[in-house]
Amino acid sequence: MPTALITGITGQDGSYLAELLVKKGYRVIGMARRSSTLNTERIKHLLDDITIVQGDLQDQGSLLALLEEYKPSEVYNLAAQSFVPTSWNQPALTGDVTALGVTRLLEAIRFVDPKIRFYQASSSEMFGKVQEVPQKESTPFYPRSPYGVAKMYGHWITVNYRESFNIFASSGILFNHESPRRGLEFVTRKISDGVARIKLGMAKEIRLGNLESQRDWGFAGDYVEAMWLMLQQDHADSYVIGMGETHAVREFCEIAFAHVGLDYKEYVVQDEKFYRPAEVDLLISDPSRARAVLKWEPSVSFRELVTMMVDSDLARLKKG
Ligand code: NDP
Ligand code: GDR
Repeated sequence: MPTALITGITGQDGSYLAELLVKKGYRVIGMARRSSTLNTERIKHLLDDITIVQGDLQDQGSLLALLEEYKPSEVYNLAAQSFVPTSWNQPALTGDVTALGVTRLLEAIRFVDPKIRFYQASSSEMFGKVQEVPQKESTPFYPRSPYGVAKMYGHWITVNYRESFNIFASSGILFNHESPRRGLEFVTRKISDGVARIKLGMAKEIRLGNLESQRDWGFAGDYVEAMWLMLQQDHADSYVIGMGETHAVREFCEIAFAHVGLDYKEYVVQDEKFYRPAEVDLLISDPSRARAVLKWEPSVSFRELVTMMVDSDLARLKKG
C-alpha cells in the first residue's frame, strides 16, 4: 500500500485528492496546522480512512518529523495562503508560507528521502498580465499580486530541486478550479451561495468587484486526477492544466442566476471594495501537453460546474 502525504488536506483540493487516493488504495496522511477549533468540514466523511497529523509549512522541524515518521512515497504540497486579495494585506506571511514553505518541504525530502515524489500546486496567477494567449508551459510569467509572486518562487524552486538534486519534483500550473467545496470568499462560490440565498429569500443582492475579468474555470474533482497522473510518469516535469476556454465573471453570474429563473442585473451590485490593486484580466490555458502526455481529460463542463455549485448551495441552505 503506497503512502501519500497531503499538505493542505483541509482545503478544497486536499479533500478531493484524499478521496481519489483513498479510492486508489493509498494510505493517506493529511497534514493540518493546529487551530483552536475543528477545521475538518470538507473531509469529515473521510476521517475513518485517512490519518490527520499536525504540521505547518512555516515550521521546518514539523515537516522533517512527518517524513521520518510516515515515510511517504509521494508528497502533494497543496498548502498555501491561497486567497489573492489577502496577499496584499499579508504579503510577508504569503511569501513565508506559499513561497518559502515549498523550500522547507523540499529540504525535508532532500534530507529524509530524496526518492520521494513531490507535487507542487503552482498557479495560472503566475501568468498574471499575460504575455501570450493562450498560456502554456513556455509562456513567460508576469505575476500581479504578492500571491502570484510567491507561487512563482514555489514553481522555480521545484524546478531547481529537480535539476540540482535530481528529485522527482513536478509542478502543476493549474488554472482556476472550483466546486461546491470552494471557500466562500472566492468569486464563483460567492456567486453560487448568493444566488441560492436570493432565491430562498435570505438575501437581496450580491456585492462584487470586477465583472469583466476572465478566467478558465474547471471542476476541482477533475484537476486532482491530473496531480496524481503527474507523479505516475517516468520523469518529473511541469504541466499546464485547464479547460482551454475562458469566461467572464459576468457570464458566471448570468448562468448562475438564469439557472434559478432570475436576471443577474437585478441583484448584482458592483462595489469598489472588491476591486484589486492590480488585476489579472484574462486567463486561458493551452492544456494540450497534459492531454497528450498525461492523457488527462476533464469531465465537467463550465456550464455544468456553475449549475452544480448553485444546486449544491440551494440544497445546503434548504437543509440548514
Ligand atoms: P484552499 O485555500 O482551499 O486550501 C489551502 C490549504 O492550505 C488549507 O488546508 C489551509 O489550512 C492550508 N494552509 C494554509 N497555510 C498553511 C500553513 N502555514 N501550513 C500548513 N497548511 C496551511 O486552497 P485550494 O484547495 O483551492 O488550493 C490548493 C492549492 O492549489 C493551493 O496551494 C493554491 O494556492 C493552489 N492553487 C489553487 C487553484 C484553485 O483554483 N483552487 C488554482 C491553482 C493553484 P487551513 O484549513 O487551516 O486554513
Ligand atoms: P483568483 O480567484 O484570484 O483567480 O485566484 P477569485 O475567485 O478570488 O477571483 C477571480 C476573479 O473574480 C474577480 N472578482 C471577485 N473575486 C472575489 N474573490 N470576490 C469578488 O467579490 C469579486 N468580484 C470580482 C476578481 O477580481 C478576479 O479577477 C484563484 C485562487 O484559488 C488562487 O489560489 C489560484 O491560484 C487561482 O485561482 C488560479
